[in-house]
Amino acid sequence: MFFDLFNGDADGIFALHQYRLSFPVISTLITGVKRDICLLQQLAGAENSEITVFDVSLDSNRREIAPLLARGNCIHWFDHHFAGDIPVHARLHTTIEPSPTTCTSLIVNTALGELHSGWAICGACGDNLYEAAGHLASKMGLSTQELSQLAELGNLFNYNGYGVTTADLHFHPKELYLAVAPFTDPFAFIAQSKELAVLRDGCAEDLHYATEGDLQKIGHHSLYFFPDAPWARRISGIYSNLKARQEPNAAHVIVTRVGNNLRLSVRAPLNDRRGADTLCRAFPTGGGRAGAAGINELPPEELPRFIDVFSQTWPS
Ligand SMILES: [Mn+2]
Repeated sequence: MFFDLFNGDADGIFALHQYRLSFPVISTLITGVKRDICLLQQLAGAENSEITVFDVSLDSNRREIAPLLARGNCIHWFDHHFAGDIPVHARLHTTIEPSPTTCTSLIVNTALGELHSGWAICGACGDNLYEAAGHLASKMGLSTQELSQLAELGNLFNYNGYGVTTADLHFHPKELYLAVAPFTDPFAFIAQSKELAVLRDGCAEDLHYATEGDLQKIGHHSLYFFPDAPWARRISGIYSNLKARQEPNAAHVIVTRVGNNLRLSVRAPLNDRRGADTLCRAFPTGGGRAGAAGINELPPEELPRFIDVFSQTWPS
């Protein structure tokens, strides 16, 4: 049996897509909303199988690794999140590069000899890595217009990954992967996709609501407060990416109310992608990367402590 586990955002989907274009098999797909990263626990019964993992942290799935290896499974892992100590085992193969200037789609693209770079550009734009995407686009000889088409595809797939449950999303990430799976050429997909039109409209509508969020300034840094609504749960990630591109020297936080708690999406200044992971990991449900991280459930009374640590991370 083959199992493909992937983050439900653009980077996860396009990393898997590139890999399966090179190594096509029929596999069981396991994914979820972007923040659903403890995916290995869904494999409890797997035996003697090939398991491939894209764009989720090894550290967050650590407990499941040894039992899966003991049951004869072979695991291939591609990622750019914090991994911690990587276990050594003959059937665990890792290609993990936790650098703030790369992403899983770029890592897979390199591993496959840059065979499907167009899709890697989509994944990189989804992760807000426009410089790396532009570099690859000029290597491929793409026009500015072609690059912006791939960037839009990446952004819209990334947008679709955000939500508390898959009910918030326009499409289950599995559906989006299955939609691109038959296409070798991203431009052919763009020309024919019905999904993109739905995502384009949904994103524009959610962005319109987002302008109504409350803004708190800490020096030149910005915190946006969003209410408990599906549009807010969907737009937080790409809104923070957008704001980060508009003000590359400032840090940005989107604070979304989810039930009795707050959910935070944190972006380090684009010009100095450091500290977001350390800041978020100072709270029990926090995690992520140096440039982009988040806290899943912050009790509102912890917000002042968050703002303290934030101000130490990025003095104004
Ligand atoms: Mn990623």
